[in-house]
Amino acid sequence: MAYADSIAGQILAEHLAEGELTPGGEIGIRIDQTLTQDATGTLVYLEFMSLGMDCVETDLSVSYVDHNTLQTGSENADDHRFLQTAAARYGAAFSRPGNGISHQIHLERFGIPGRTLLGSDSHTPTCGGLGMLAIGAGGMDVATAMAGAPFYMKAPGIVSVQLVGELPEWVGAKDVILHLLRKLTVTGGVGKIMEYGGPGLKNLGVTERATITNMGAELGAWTSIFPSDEMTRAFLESQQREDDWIPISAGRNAGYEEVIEVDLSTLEPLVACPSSPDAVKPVCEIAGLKVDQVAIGSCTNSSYRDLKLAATLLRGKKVHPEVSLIIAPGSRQVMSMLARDGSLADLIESGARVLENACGPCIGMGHAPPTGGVSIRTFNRNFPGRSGTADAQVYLSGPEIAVVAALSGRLTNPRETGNRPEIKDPDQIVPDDSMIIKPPENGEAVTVRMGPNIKPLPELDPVPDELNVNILLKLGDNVTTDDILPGGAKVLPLRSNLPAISKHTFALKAPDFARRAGESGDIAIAGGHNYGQGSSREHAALAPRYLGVRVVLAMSFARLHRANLINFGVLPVIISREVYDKLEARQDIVITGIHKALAESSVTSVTVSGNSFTFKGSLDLSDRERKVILAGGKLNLLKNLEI
Ligand code: MIC
Ligand code: SF4
Repeated sequence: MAYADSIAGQILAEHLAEGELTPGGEIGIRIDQTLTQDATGTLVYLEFMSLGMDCVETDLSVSYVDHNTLQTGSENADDHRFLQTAAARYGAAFSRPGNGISHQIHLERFGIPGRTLLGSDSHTPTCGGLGMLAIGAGGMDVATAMAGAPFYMKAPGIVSVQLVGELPEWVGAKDVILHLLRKLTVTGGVGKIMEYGGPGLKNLGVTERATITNMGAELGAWTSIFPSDEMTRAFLESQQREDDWIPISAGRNAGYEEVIEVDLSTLEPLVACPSSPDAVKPVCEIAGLKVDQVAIGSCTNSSYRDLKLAATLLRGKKVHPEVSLIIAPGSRQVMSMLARDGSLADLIESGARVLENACGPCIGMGHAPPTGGVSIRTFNRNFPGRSGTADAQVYLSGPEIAVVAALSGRLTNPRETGNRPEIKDPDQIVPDDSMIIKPPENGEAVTVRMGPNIKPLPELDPVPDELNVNILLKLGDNVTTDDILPGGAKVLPLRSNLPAISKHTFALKAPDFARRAGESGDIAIAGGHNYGQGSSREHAALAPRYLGVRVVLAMSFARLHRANLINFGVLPVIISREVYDKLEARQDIVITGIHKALAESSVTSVTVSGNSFTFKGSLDLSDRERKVILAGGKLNLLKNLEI
């Protein structure tokens, strides 16, 4: 049984730059393509620039603008201009605002089976839908990949998800991933790659597969991947990219850590209830709930197929008078196809509010629900406060349930509404890449333009041998990066201004955190399991670090946030439940033995002492990670090495 015979294993083996391909050990892999989006991209380009590189070293790097498109002041527009000029200067393609969501466009125009993609966004695995090994990472790791460095990861366990049977009427791809989230929870994929296979694949098109791989991020997985088969070929042909197709399937001897079988024919329409993507129930159990808002879109469910389904169900009907229906297409390609075939008119005439092609309400960029409102969203995250309304009740579903709720005003089992229309992906589209600007030949001649909102990266001092810290905040399990540093229309425009954005640190959990941090010296945060789940935003590590957070003590860490903490020199210390119970907010603690623990790989713990206790906190770090923390962050380390 061979690890390297699995699809993911084959791609990892082909891209192996350092280490040995056995689960658990650290490996470095070559990255063929990178993607950035504007909300994380400004930092990525500042980081890339401070590496002193002249040009990106990847086959392709694309800089997308899709998050910060609500321009209520000059900040976002300034950032867009910075990104456009930086892309031109350093050899990256630039997808203009209005062209759509990075993941949807990358799937349509750039994803290639068998290649590696690293993106500064946690939903980068979307391109796994066409057989690409696509991983979300912190910005610093994407910046170094753009500079040609390998991406380091723990060689993952590979889980085979065998799909058998056929989806019943009214059950879609979203229900497949919601089913897995119900079964495995938001930590079920930690340390793993979810690899799909089985006879059930034959009826799942690439955009449906992409819905599943997209939301594999919510399982905490490294990534998710489908084979590259005839469906993949058909999709690439429809995009006039048939030359990018190669077949990829698991070898006969492929060995997996675990095999999960999903009989598609037994699935039913599902929803994730407030406020976690794994709080999944069959819709029939909560049918009847009054709905205030329905939002269709996001990188999970905004393909032509999804929106054509919505348009077909809405044709000739009106949105319920007490529901606000919002539709944000995933890309300009999707929007233009809907316009050409008349579906856009169906949407408009139904009373839907059609937005520009962007993330929009998914990241709280407008369209917050009313106070205490119920919002049904085809998105991937329903964390508390993410919608922009603190007490909104956000449910996640596929487009079928969402449209039916928009028409009836209540959460309804779509199976009770008649036949589901048959929607197919188009055989041919007319690609139009005119909003993707290729870099010029003479990038050196381009001047990178920075607006006044773009502040330089902070200087971070190396971690001392002994830290005297105050535990400013003690939190529970599954703290999200939205809890640590919220998104939304007010905070997102500050993504390139660390002093300003840091004032919003923990704004949803402890609104006075930044003020109290200013009055304290060095700080610690205590957390439960899965600390930092959710997004790739490195601001959730950097802003606390800027305010003085030097250590996070938690029972376990989400992998993206853990990597970001390390990249900015914050010590991730693993503690037991017993110790967690002893820690109290506002307590002073001393951490000693830090340098020895970081310098000697045989030492795996630091000593943590409080007034009435002393214990060992574990450091589960690779040698490379130890060096990064010791230097005070990845940028310091690379500068010291002068590469
Ligand atoms: C998200 O969905 O939370 C985001 C906004 O796309 C983030 C990236 C960010 O915070 O900029 C993600 O998923 O990584
Ligand atoms: Fe954008 Fe939402 Fe997708 Fe994040 S999850 S990339 S905010 S659409």
